[in-house]
Amino acid sequence: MKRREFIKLATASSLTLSQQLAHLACRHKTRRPNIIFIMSDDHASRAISCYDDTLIRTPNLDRLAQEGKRVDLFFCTNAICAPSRASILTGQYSSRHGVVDNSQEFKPSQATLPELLQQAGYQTSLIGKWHLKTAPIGFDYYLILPDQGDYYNPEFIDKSHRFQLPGYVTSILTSRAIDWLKSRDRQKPFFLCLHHKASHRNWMPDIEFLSLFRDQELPVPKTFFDDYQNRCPAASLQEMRIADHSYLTYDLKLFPLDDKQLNDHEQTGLAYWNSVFSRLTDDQKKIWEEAYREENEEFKRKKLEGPDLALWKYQRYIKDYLRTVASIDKSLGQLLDYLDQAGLSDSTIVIYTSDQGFFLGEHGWFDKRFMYEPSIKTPLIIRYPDGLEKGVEKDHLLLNIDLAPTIMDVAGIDIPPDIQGSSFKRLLQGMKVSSWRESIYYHYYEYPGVHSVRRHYGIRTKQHKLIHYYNDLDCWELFDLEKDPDEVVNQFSNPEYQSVKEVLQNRLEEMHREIG
Ligand code: SGN
Ligand code: CA
Repeated sequence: MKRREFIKLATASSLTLSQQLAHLACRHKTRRPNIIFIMSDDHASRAISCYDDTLIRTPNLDRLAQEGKRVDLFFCTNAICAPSRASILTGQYSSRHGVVDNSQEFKPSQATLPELLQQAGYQTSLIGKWHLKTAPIGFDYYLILPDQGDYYNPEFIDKSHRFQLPGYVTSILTSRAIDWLKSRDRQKPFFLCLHHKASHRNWMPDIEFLSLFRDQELPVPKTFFDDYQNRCPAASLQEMRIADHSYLTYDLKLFPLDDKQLNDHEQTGLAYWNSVFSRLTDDQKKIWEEAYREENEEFKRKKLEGPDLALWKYQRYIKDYLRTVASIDKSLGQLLDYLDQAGLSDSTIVIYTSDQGFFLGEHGWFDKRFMYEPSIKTPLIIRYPDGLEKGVEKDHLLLNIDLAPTIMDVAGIDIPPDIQGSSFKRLLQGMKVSSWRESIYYHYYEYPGVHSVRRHYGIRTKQHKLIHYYNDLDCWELFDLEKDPDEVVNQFSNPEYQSVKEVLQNRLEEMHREIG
């Protein structure tokens, strides 16, 4: 509106000029979309039915995808929690924001997405897992879990207190998120981050889902008994095999166990188990004991060994993991219902993602860290009825460092120059982009460390992946993802792949230099 027209309108109306200005400013602000950013912990795409319906039905995540956009080629840049979260906050690779592994502190002096949104007039809040050691900044309100947090009757930290809340973590986080939405300042657009603890280890389901999948056999990945032949030694040197490295008690809920018969590994697991199980109330403990009793007794009678024992462990692991996912899906349903009731659905972008993927038995593993697909491929679903095209984005390689610039772009904020990711807003709108990255860079650093995954970096294009293990190893892997989606045939020494290898190695060198 031109200034002269505005003054004419203001004087003609019964409102004063300053009231008109306030009204206009307010209208401008409310036109900017609200943003709800939901991030789970270790949630693999294979455990969301709109990506793959062989394991679990997730009707609310599917609803979000149907009403919005599912992104198929979305990757993290370092498949572990703190680095990934720092990349999402800053739009930068680990090497630039400095959180290369879970032991590093996030430097609070760095500009982050919530701070920029806050400065632009958004009301900001964070509810759930944080895991960055230094206190969150850029949030008007926060309620975080200390470190990894607990599933049952968890502790919380807000700006001034540390306290315990009764109940199951996913339900508490959801109701707190909805409470915050109800009490927010309605004059401002909002940015709400809901960061679940689920589906992180040790996969403790809510009481209402304890019997989900009981008496069912879930499908076993075809690489479950992988022998790691022709791969680099890193694949066999890891310590994240379900068969060998999970704990019978802490991970697999085989309780009660006579501790005198346990080896050192299981003694450690039992100590962890006692610390988490002791958080339950007596009533909760009774329900848990009853829920697992019959199967645990049967297990003890059978005295399984070898592959049968490994498969029993897989079934127990995958069921408990998926039971925690069922709570995440329920939580999303409650939040979407609230948005509908409050009339917010059309004005609110809902983003669902995870900090990285997870192995659900592929190669015999749990956990993540490796540059293999189940670990780096991360779910991403975005719904915005008022602005984005519906459907599936499967043609472009997107990264977690793209989230911050995309959200800034959508919120009308200038993207700072030190951001390394790119806004994919145009892709979400169904528009063509003239140039987009043809390959992605990955770097994992946390070794020595839990699960003993060796340091490595690599490059992935739509068809190929080249990985270099360094530090205490010097070994390469090359996979043809079209012919070998399970990544079990290393083509690095195959002469047929000589030219592919050279192109990828050159590009990887360039990326090392560009990314720093
Ligand atoms: C804990 C887990 C590990 C997991 C890391 C990192 N062990 O140490 O299995 O890899 O967190 O996970 S546990 O006994 O404490 O459950 S991350 O998602 O935070 O990076
Ligand atoms: Ca994680």
